[in-house]
Amino acid sequence: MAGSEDQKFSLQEVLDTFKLCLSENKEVYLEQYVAGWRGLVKFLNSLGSVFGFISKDAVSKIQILVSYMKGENASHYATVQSMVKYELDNNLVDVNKKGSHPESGCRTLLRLHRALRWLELFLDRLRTSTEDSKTSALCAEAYNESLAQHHPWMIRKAAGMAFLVLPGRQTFFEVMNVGPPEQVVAKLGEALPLISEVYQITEDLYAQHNLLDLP
Ligand code: 1Q0
Repeated sequence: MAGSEDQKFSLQEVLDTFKLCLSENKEVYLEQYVAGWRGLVKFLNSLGSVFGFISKDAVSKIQILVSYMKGENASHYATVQSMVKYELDNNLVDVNKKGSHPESGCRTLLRLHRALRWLELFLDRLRTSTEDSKTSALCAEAYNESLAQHHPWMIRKAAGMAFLVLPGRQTFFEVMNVGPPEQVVAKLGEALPLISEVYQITEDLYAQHNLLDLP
């Protein structure tokens, strides 16, 4: 059950923030990226406390990024591109193993970036699903293809158990607050290319700088 109005999830709102993520020259604005995740966390929270361990981790990563965005070097944390450049130029990233910068912006964002791939796969499965599709199966497939590869056994196990209590497709679509199922499917079709583009730009940037395996 959604709480007060400002806690209510709307797919449109998340869609809007991902739309605003990209600058004219295709840089990814951190503020909008983080806002997109905040919207998704709202959704996750509305699903119940079983998902608390996931939302807690997402919130703590969001908070780390926000503290950089509001900190004394805020100007370097306007876009993912400027953050990567600033942190690498100033040796602020633990590249091979954890050291003096265990919570760099780069490694923190990488965790959300990997989760964005899960989201892309999951939403695409939802979009093309049929009335009798099981959200838990769609979610698990998307997870196994993406995030799971970066998670240890314990977390994979806990995630797998949480997926089992996901609400059914119809409830899922209702919580998105978009309207009837056809409209949800259309909205997902609109959202996916945007999410994919943000994902791909970040992926290319990280690959170019050898940052895809940051500890
Ligand atoms: C709808 C069901 C949501 C299922 C979310 C799938 C992701 C499962 C991830 C399990 C993460 C467990 C917590 C701990 C993980 C960390 O160890 C890990 C690595 O960080 P670190 O510091 O230990 O190296 N953290 C992560 O991998 C980040 C995980 C962030 C997950 C954020 C998920 C936010 C979910 C939003 C719900 C979206 C619903 C989509 C439908 C809405 C339509 C727009």
